[in-house]
Amino acid sequence: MITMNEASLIQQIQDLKKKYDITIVAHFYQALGIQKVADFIGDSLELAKIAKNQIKTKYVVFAGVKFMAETASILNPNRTILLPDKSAGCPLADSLKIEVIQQYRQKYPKLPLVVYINTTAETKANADLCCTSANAVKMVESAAKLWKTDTILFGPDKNLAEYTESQTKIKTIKVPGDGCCPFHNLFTIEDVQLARKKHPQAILLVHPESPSAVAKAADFVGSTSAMVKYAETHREKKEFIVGTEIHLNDYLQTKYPTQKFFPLSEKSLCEEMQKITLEKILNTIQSIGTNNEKKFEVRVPSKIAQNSIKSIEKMLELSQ
Ligand code: CIZ
Repeated sequence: MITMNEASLIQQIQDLKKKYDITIVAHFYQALGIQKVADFIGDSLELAKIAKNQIKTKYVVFAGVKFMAETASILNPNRTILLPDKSAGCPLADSLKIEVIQQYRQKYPKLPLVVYINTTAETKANADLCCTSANAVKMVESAAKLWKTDTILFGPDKNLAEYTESQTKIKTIKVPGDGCCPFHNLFTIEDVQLARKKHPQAILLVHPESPSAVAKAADFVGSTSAMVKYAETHREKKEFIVGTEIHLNDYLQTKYPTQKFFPLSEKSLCEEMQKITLEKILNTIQSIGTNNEKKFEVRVPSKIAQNSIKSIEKMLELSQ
């Protein structure tokens, strides 16, 4: 539901968009009002690729969290990426420290390190290969093949690592060992039982950042973009329980109004994503060309950008 205040902000943003050389991109986990002003909505990789290949404007207002804006900036050094709240971070990304990577590298010098896209640019600069939840299985297999090994280093999400193990014959050494997304990790088997009882006909879609017991109980495990694709290609299925951040449900419900989408649990709310608001987007646009613009700009130091682009480009090349 859009409130009157939100409707007025949406109108103001739409009016301003015509005057500025900007594109607004929003992650699937953004609130419905933000989805309404976005020119593109997607997962972090889709948005970074869109920013690289489809956007022609000088400015990109990124409604998401910092690592996503960093990835967009690394892939698009000629565009100005603006993040409406630079404190919007990712506890999972922040959990993997460079000193920890160095310790594992010393202990396992021959093993490749695959890192999740939910990492800082500096972490990506110290990795061999990057992956998203949409291509993690493929990237783990590619790393094992390229490095001729049946064991790899994987960080920081232990649940995603376990999911790739369940789909491949490759063992993962988890770096740092206990990394997880705080809200996906909250899902429990009790949530599954309760949701199944409430919606016995529904298909259960679960994100691979969820605990492995929950993933095992699902009908389908996949990234946000894979869940959207699943709903698109299973139009005959009328009800879905969605095990990821609750705002993906808004996107799905708007796009597929004849199907019904229920959250696996109301507690799966990413507070960092929700730091981005319509007011902050409006402020960001109004800052363009003023002294305040720099307050919103995300630019990765060139040395880190040069090193991190290798693991990102390698992923793009291998995921084609
Ligand atoms: O890569 C992304 O956008 C994240 C964080 C999750 C997903 O499944 O899309």
